[in-house]
Amino acid sequence: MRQPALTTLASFKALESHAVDARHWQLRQLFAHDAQRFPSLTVDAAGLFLDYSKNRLTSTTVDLLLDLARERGVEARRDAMLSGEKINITEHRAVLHTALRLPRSKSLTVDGQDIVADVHAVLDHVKEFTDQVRSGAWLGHTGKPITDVVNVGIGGSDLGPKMAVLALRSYAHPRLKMHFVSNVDGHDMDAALALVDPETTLFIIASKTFVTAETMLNAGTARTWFLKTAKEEDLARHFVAVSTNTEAVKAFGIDPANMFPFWDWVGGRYSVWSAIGLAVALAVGYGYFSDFLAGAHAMDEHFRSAPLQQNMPVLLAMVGFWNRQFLEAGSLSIAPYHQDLNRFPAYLQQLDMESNGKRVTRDGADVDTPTCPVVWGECGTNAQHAYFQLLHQGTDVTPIDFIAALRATHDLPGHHDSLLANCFAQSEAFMTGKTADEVRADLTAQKLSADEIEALVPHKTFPGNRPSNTILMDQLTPSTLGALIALYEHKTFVQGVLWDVNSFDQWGVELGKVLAKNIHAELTGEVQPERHDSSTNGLIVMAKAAQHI
Ligand code: G6Q
Repeated sequence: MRQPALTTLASFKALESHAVDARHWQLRQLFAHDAQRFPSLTVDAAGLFLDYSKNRLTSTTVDLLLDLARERGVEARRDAMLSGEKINITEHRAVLHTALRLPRSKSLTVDGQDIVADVHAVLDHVKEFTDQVRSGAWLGHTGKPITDVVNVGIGGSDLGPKMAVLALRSYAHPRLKMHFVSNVDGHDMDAALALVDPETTLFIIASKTFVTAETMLNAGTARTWFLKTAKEEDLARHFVAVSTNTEAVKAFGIDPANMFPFWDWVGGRYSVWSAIGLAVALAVGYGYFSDFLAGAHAMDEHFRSAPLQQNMPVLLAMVGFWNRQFLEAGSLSIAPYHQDLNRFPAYLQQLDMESNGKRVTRDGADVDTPTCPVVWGECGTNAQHAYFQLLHQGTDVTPIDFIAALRATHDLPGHHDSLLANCFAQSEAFMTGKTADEVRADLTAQKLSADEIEALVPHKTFPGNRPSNTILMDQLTPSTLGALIALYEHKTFVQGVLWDVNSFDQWGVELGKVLAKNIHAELTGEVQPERHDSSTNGLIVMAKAAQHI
């Protein structure tokens, strides 16, 4: 059934009139007038705590937002996804990354097949293989244990494992060094190969389709490099594949016994839970990898069963929607106050922007509201010394998600309190700002002259009233990391339902791929570059001249 346009819904109209009043709200006043604001606008789930009280909204706003979620059918669409309906309508696929973290005792039948049994058969293989590599029982072709693992993949086959391996650094095996090569730029592979020894290196070729140009070129380069000092029959000890494409894996020369399959119902950017997470399981061991899956499953269960008022992913999505729609916030900044989460903003960029960076509804009509904001960010406190200036005093309002762990996973004294102090101080400063009178009082106390004070006041005034969420966990563990990723996955899903887009395709990635193929033929001299605009032709000519083609 065709969905009505979002702006025509009664609950949307109610929010629109509510937003007219909300435009004048000041966060400072909202806090001053409601002593219960913190307990009423915070929620716990799956080891995470979300404080969304520093957003320009009240409990009434939340009620209205949840009315919209209900009217838009978020609950029914959630249940459709979790039960394996083919909700990825442009690719005719189910969307079941949640099935990858179901316990062995569960079952879920898709197209007549119990996919939980399939998932656990692959997990058993992952356990067996990672146990062997980690224990040193898996030997390279000259009889030495593996010391380095190079994951070769791109996009969803790179960002998730790379982010998670970094995030779980404290749990990693002391012997295994992990490397990630994604870019078609040979400098990426060159830098990795400079660090490893072919006798003790394991390459994971991670590609759902096993046809992705970058990964295939990098995999071929790795194989050629390896075969300089080894024989074809040695490949089996050093190359494994993670893919849905058995034929292509075989054609590449990887023994199907060393292939870890997954399924078309796992989207690339949702695949870290599948065998695409092999690098994570190698780094932290199968036990912690299971905890990672269990943490995500706990968030899935919460998302599936918690009432909307206490449903963390739904609330995070609705607050984000409010900021995007009614504060016209065109971007969302992610600020992990945890150095080990330093690839998390990049991971979320793909998750959110590739999923909801869409402009038509599932029916192909134009979406009648803005969709996904630009997602970006860096770890605090580094970000404070770089671009927080704009967030505090620039002309745009940018909502921020602060993410922190209450306890560190290191034991270096003096650091963690300082880190948390900065995190909390920033969210407070964004919220309160600093009024002209407060600045005047400060400068007067510093005994500046009246003229100097008035000249400085506009520069030192902070508007404040800038929204943020704070997400806390006790410690960054495999389980809390799993829950955190699943939280954002479901948030993305809910927003996709509101905008009525297909969050699970990515046709926008395709055009560039086709054009790059054409230009590649021109750069290598196979075809004359005549078919482009003068700029593109000019650039091609320059590159050919520099390389004497
Ligand atoms: C993710 C996208 C994309 C994909 C890469 C790699 O959702 O589909 O980032 O993961 O293009 O694809 P392969 O795993 O097939 O090489």
